[in-house]
Formats: sequence, structure tokens, C-alpha cells
Amino acid sequence: MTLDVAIIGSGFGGLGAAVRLRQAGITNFSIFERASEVGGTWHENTYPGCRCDVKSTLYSFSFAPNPSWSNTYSYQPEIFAYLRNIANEYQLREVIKFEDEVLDISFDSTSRLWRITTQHGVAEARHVILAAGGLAEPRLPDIEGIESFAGPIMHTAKWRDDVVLDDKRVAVIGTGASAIQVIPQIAASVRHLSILQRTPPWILPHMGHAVRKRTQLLFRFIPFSQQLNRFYVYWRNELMVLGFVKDPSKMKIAEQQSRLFLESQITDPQLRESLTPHYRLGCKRVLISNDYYPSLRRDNVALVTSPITGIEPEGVRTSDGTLHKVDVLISATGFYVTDNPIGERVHGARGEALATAFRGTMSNYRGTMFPDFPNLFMLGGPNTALGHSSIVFMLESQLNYVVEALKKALRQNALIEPTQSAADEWTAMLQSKLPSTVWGTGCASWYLNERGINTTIWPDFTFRFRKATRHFQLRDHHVTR
Ligand code: N01
Repeated sequence: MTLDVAIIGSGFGGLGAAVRLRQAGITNFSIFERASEVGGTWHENTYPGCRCDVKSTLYSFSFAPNPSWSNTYSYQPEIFAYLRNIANEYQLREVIKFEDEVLDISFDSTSRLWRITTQHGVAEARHVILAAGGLAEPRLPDIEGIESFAGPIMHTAKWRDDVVLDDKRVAVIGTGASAIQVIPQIAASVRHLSILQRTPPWILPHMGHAVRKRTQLLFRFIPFSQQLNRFYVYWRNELMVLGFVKDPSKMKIAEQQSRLFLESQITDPQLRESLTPHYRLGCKRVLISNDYYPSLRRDNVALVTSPITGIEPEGVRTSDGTLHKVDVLISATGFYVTDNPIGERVHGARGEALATAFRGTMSNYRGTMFPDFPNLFMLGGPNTALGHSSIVFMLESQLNYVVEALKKALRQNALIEPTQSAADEWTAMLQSKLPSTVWGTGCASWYLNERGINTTIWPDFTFRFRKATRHFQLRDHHVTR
């Protein structure tokens, strides 16, 4: 049977899409999920301390508020449980094909259908919603000799509970969002911890706290109170755009706050200097933590700033000649984002791979559609990620446009794709804005592709993206019956 819609992935994007399709009366769809459970990145990332740095009242679907969040910034188990609940409550499990990884998605111009080749067979669909996630493919560092390491190596996004860390010599490579969450959790129990830092992150105090029982009750019995809280969190976050986008020099205020925070937590002047960033705050993702710096004060923890030159069976060699002997290596080295392998598996009407869009050589329309990729919608597409607010807001914005477009295409049995000029105009508008933002101030970040082009971040207020995706604009599309 030909599907009306094939959804790829069952994280926030895929589940959100499924709910919205059902609400719009579209029921002939399947979700292809390579994992054995829903949740996407919140299923995959199970390392100790894993937590979201966006407040939970905003980092959740507008149509499914959760009055029971136990912390203002939830930990992974609670977010994962929230997504499992969505799948159960909306009876989505019956349409999910678990453990069925998508290997290829190609448009067949003769049948005018998308052919989805998975581990277990081939499916055909009139439309595809690609919701595979931007932080889905862990990146191991490309360091000489890594394969020769004698002990276990694990990426934070592939945490292994069977690897014992207690009383072991451990090294963590990287000091990004994942590293600064996991380090405080393991520092006390390992024998020795070497933290291999390439670039120090900017860190601000974490304001998270447990949610009081009476607040949970208030949210449960007066839902409007939680909506008000969400509204407040949303607008507070939007204010940050003034610094991130409009005038990056404003970030000096937050830099000063971060420096004072560092000074209050680290007294050793040499360690303090090693931890002081020398790029504009916000250029890389801003981190929040109250327990990362204190863990560096421990006698069994060492911050290593000499660059890594190689990995040997016994440990990590740095450029000063030292061999840091370790039993376990933890790679907190991030993800393939602009070079996400899923992009190489999706081919449009002319055979071109979707990966081109992230290389910055193919235009996109509102981060969601691409010329020559008829009836294919990408959630979390180019320049839809955020440095200041909730990606769930962006996904829901995209879904407004996707559902309208889909209804039109289904009603008219049509192929819809953006015009080249509309896609070019959108992409040019973004690329003209980005250089003057904080992300263009000259640091190396995962927001930039290998050519230094930012194909990741949305450089504006999120309400502008909501407005741009509120409705399907016929004039910007070719509709072929
Ligand atoms: O990955 P990262 P992450 N040798 O790419 C270093 C989300 N997230 O998993 O800065 C040595 O940020 C690299 O160094 P440098 C969130 O969006 C959110 O931590 O490139 N070091 C960096 O320190 C986040 O931004 C949460 O010089 C190497 C680190 O590894 C995104 O996921 C929690 C290296 C990678 O940091 C990714 O975060 C977790 C090498 N060869 C994740 N290669 C929260 O909500 C890389 N590095 C809090």
C-alpha cells in the first residue's frame, strides 16, 4: 500500500508530526525508527547528568503541557518518559516501525512517489517528513592511533553502563555541553580523571531547581498558570536575540558575569587562565553549570590543555610529550551536524543528495523544503537550530506549514516544491544576516560547515520564523497535478 506520508524518526520532530497529521485527519502514515524505542536524542543520550539546558515548560509541545516536571530544567529520564507518554497517549506506537533503519530515500519521477528503502524492505510514499534529528550521529574524534587504545572507548551519546568507571583512570575528550554534564557525575568515583580541553567554553550559573509540589498542583489544576510560565520563559529567551543577533558586543555583559562566576569558583590563577575563553560569548553554545568548575578543584582531576597528538594503547599522548595513562576513554566530541550522514541517503528528482543543502550549495525554503525534492519536508532543516531557545518551538512552527502544504497536495493529488527563486531568496536573506551575528565573530563551532558557512542557526527572533512558516504560500511553490 502506498503511504500518504512516511515520517523518518520518532524524536520530538517525528512524534510532533504524527500528532499534527492525525489532528488534520491524515491517518495513512508510518513512522520509520531505527531504534527500539521513541525519543530520538533523548533515547540515545543516557550518560550520567544528561539534561536539557532549556526550561521544560518551553522545551515541550504546546499541545501537551506536562504539569509534573520535577525540575525547571529536566533531566534526560524525564524528557524521555515525556516522549514515551506522547507515543502512548496519541496511540502512535501502532504506526511506528521500530528497528527499521532507513538506508535510502529517493524520488521516482515515473511513479511520482518517494521510495524508502529500509533494513527490512521498500515502502512507497506520496510525501516524506524527514525528522531524523540534527544531533543524531555521534562523532568520534579523528585522532591518530585511536583504534589502538587497549581499554573501552565510549561516546557520551553511546553510553555503556557495562563499563565500570569506579576507581579507574578515565579521560574525557572535549569540554562541550555533554562533557560538562558528565564530568561532575563521575569525578568523585574515578581514581583519576584527565579532561582534555581544546577550547574552554563560556559557562554561566545554572538557575535550575526542583519544582515545588504546590507549583505542580497549580500547573495541573489551573493549566493557564503553566501557559503563563511558558510565555514568560519564551519572551525572556527572546531577549537574548538582542545580543546574539542584533549587537554581539552586548555579550560583553554576560562575559563579565561568566568571568566573575569562574573567579568565584576557581582560585588557582593558572587553572583560571586555562578555563578563560578568548572568543565572544555565544559564538559557541553557551553552557550552564554549577558543578563543573568545582569538580576541577578535586585532587584526582586534571585539566589538560596541551593538544592531543595521538592515542596509544595505554592512553592519550599530548604535544608536551606526556602520555596520560588511562583505562577508559570517554569521547564527548559532539555530532555530525552539517555533515549528518542521513543527507547522503536522500535523493531528489534529479538525483542530487540532500546533504548539498548543508554544504551551502543548495538553497532551501524556510528550512523545510528544497527545489527538486517535491513533497519532501525536513524538520530541523538548514538554519532552524537555536542558540537561545527551544527547538520544539521551531519544529511546531515548521509543522504549521507542513500540514497546510500536505493537505493541499493530498487534496489535489499534486507535487509541491518551492520555486528556485523563493528558495534562493530565503537562503540569501539568511546568509546576509549571519556574518554580523555572534556566530560570525570568528570561532570554530559545530554551527559552521567545512567551508565556514553557517547552515545551522536561525539568526533572528523565533517569532519571525513562526510568522514565516505560519501558512503555506502558494506563490512560492510549483504545484503540479
Ligand atoms: O558536543 P560539542 P556536545 N580533539 O560539539 C571537543 C546539544 N546538547 O555533545 O570546542 C579534542 O558541543 C570540542 O572542542 P572545540 C547542544 O546543542 C545539549 O557537548 O571544538 N577535542 C568540544 O569541546 C550541544 O551544543 C545539552 O575546540 C575535540 C567538544 O569536543 C550539542 O548537543 C547536552 C576534538 C564537543 O562539543 C553538542 O554538545 C548535551 C578533538 N579531535 C548536548 N573533537 C544540553 O541541553 C571535538 N573536540 C545541556
